[in-house]
Amino acid sequence: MTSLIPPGCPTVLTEDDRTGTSIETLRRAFMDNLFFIQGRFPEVATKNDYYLALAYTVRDRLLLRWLNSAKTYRDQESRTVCYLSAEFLLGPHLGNNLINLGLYEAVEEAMRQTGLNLKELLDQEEEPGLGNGGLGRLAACYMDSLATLEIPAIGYGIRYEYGIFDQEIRDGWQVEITDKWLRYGNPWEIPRPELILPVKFGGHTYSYTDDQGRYRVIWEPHQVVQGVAYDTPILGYKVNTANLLRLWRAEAVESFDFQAFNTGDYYGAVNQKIASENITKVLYPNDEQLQGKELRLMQEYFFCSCALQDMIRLYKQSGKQDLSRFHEKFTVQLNDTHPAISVAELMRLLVDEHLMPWEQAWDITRQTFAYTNHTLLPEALEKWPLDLFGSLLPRHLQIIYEINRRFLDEVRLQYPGDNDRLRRLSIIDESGCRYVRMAHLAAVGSHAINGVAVLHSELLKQTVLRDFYELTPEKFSNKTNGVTPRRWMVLSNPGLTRLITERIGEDWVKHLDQLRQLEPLAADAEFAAQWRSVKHGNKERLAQYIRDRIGVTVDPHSLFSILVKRIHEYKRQHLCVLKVITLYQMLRDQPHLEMVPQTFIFGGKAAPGYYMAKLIIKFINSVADVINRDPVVRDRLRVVFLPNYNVTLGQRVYPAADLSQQISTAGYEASGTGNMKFALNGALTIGTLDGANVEIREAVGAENFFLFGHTVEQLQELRCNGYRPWEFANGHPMLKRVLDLISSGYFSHGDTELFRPLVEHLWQDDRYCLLADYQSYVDCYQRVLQVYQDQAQWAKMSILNVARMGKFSSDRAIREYCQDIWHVQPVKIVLPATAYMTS
Ligand code: GPQ
Repeated sequence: MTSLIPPGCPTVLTEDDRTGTSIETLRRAFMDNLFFIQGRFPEVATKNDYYLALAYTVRDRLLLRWLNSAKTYRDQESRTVCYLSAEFLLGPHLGNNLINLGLYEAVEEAMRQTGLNLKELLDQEEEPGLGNGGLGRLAACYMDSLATLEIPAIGYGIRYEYGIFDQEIRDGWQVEITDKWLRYGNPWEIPRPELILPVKFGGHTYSYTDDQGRYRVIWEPHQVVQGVAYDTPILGYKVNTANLLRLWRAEAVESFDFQAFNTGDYYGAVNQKIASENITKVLYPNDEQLQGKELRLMQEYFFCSCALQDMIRLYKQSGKQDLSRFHEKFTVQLNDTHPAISVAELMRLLVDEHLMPWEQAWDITRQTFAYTNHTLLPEALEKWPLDLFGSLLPRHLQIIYEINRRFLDEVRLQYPGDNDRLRRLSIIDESGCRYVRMAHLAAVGSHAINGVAVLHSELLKQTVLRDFYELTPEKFSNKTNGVTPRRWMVLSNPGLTRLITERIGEDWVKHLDQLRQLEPLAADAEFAAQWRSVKHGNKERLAQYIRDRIGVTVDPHSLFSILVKRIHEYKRQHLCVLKVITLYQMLRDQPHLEMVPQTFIFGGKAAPGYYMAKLIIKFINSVADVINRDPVVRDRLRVVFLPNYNVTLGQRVYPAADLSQQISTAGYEASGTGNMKFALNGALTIGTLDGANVEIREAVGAENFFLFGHTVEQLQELRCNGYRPWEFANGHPMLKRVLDLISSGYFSHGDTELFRPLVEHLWQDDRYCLLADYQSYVDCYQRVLQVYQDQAQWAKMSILNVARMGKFSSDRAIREYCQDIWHVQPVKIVLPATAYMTS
C-alpha cells in the first residue's frame, strides 16, 4: 500500500473506509460514496457527483476529529471562546480541509488513479459567500487559527440562504445575481433539526411581583420563530482539533398558523411561515454602510438570541444549574456591533428567564463580552430609531434604559455637572430623532474593547470612543488583524510554498515568524531566480484566466498592479484610474515613449444601493475599453476589471501580483487584510499611512515599501485650513488634463453627463482627498517603475517582504486575544484507537 501522508500528520490506527488515509482506502471510500450517497455509477456521474463523493470522503475524516474534539471539551469542561459574527466569509472548504488534514497529495493521487483531476473537482465547489468583505473574511481566518492553536471555540452566525450576490458586468455596469449557493446541497454542514430554539419578536411586556416578592417582567411577543442549528466543522492545520461553526436558520414555529387556517385564511397562515423564513433569507450586501432596515435588526437579534440560549443549554448540560459561573465557561467576542444586542439579551435571559438579581447578571454580562470595532466611518456606526427598536424588542429597550440609567449615574459621580459628557456617552442618542447607539451598548457591556490596527486603535480612542476611553482606559487595547497562511499561502500559492519549504522546512506554516530565515536568501541570485519564476508562473495562470473570462490578453511579463477589495469612495479605486489615465495621456502625447509595460487589474463588488460605487465600476470598465482598444498604447498598458471578486478569485489574484495597491485616504481603512495577503505572497505595496499599512511598512522596512500621500495629521491640517480641491486640480496641469478628458466624454462615447457626478465630486468636495494625494501617488509610481526595471532589486525586495511578514499571521492575532482578552488555554485532542471512540 503506498502512502503519501506527510510525516507528523495525525492518523487513526485502524484503516477503515471512513477514517483511513492511505491512497487505496481513499479511493475505495470515494467510490463507496459515489454509489451510496450520490447514487451514481461512473458512466453517468457528473463532475458535481464526483465533487460531492470526494467532499463526503473528506468530511468523514473531519467528523472523526470533530466528534473527538466535542467529547474532549465536554469531558474536560473547557473554557470556550464564542465568536459572534453576522458574517463568516469562509471560501471553499474542500481544498482547505485537504491542506489542514495533510491529505492534499494523497487525495490528488487517489483521484489521478481514478482517472479524475483534483483541481477540476475543487473548481466545482460553490463558495459559501456568507459575508461582504474584510470583516467576514477575518472571522473565517480567526476560526482557522483558533482550531490550529487548539483553542476550544464556537463560531455563531447566520445561515443565509443567499449569500453575497454574484456580480456580472453588463455594458460596464454591475448587475447583481442571486447567490444560490445551496442549490446543489452543502456537504460540509450537518443540519440539527432537533436543536431548535425559540426567538421572540414584538408584542408588549407587563410586570408583577411574584409570591416571593420578586419584581418580574413577562414579555408577550407578537411573533415567535424557531432557530434551527446547522453545524460545520472547522479543522485546524495538522492537529486533531476541529471546532464548531454553528449557523442558524429561521423557521416558522408551526408550518401553518392553525387558527388562521381553520378560519379559512389560508394565505394569511402561509404568510406567517414566509415571514419567519425571511429572517435568514439573504445577507445584507452593504459593507460599512448602514441600511437601518427592520429585517436587519431581526437578523441580528435572531442569531444572538439563538447563540446565547445555546450557550446556556451547553452550560447546563455539564450539570450546573446555577448560571453564576457562566462567564468562566464562556468568553464572547462581538465582531463589530452587529451582535451588540447580545448584551441586552444576556441580561434578559439571566434576569427574566433565570431570575438572577440585576447586579449579579450585570457582572456576569460584562465579564462575558468583549467588543472589536472595525470602522470609524460615521455612516457605518449602527444606530436604531427608538420606535423601530421598541416595537421589535420592547423588553430589550427597557433593559437598555436600565443599563443606561445605572451607567450614567456612575458617570455623574466621576464627572459631576458635566451634562455634555453624559449626553455624549449615553446609549440613547437624544440629539434629534432618538436612536439606540449600538457601539455604546457594546462598550458599556464589555470588559475589553479593541481596534484592529495600531493606528485605528489610537484613532478610536481619539474619536468615536473618546469619552469611553477617558472613562475606562484600562478596557482598551489593540489587536492588529492577521490572515491565515494556510488558505492564503499553502492552498493558494503552492509554488511559493514549495520553494520556501525546500529552504527552511515547513515550520513556518504554523509559526509564520520563521519566514525570517529567508532574509539571507534575498541576496542569493539562484534563489531569487527561482522566486521570480514562481511569480511568473502565477502571473501566467492569472493571464490565462483573464483571457478565458473576459477575453482580454495581458502580458505576464508586464507589471501586474492589482487593486481588489469592496468598491468604496474611501478606498479610492478612482484615484488609481486617474493614474491610469495619466499614463495613457503620456502615451498619447509621446507615442514612442519607452515605458515599463503595465497591467492594472481591478476587482470588487459595490453595494447595490451605492450609486457612486457602481459608477466607479462603470468608470473602470469604460476607461479599460478605450485603452485596451487604442493602437497607440500597443502592449504597454492594459486595464482589466475582473467580475465577481470573491475568496476563490482572491486565491488566484494575490499570488500573481507584483504590486499591491493600498491607497485609501489615511484614517479611513481600519486595518485592511488584503494588504497582508499580497505582501505575504511577495507583492510590493504602494500605499498610504493607513490601517495596517503602517505596521506592514514598519515590518518590511521603509526601503521595501512605496509610501505616498498625506498622513492623518496632514489631512487634518489641510481640512482645518479649508480644503479646496479645485486649487490642486488647477495647480497640476496633468491632473487638470485628466479630469478634462473624462469630462469631455472621451471615455463615454461623447456622453458628457455620465461621469459628471464623479468629476464634480472631486472638484467641489473631494471628501476623500484624491486630488490632494494625486501628485504624490504619481511620483511614487515613478519610483515603482524605476525599481521594477531592475528585476534583481525587485526580487530582493519581494523576498524581504515575505521574510518579514510573520507578524501578520492570524495565529499571532489569536494568541494575543487569548492572552489579553479571553484567558483561554489550548486543549489537546487525542484520537482513540477506533473510529467510534469506544475505547
Ligand atoms: N470592515 Cl465595520 C468590513 O469589511 N465591513 C464592515 O462592516 C466593517 C469593517 C473591515 C474594514 O473595512 C477593514 O479595514 C478591516 O480590515 C476588516 O473589517 C477586518 O477588521
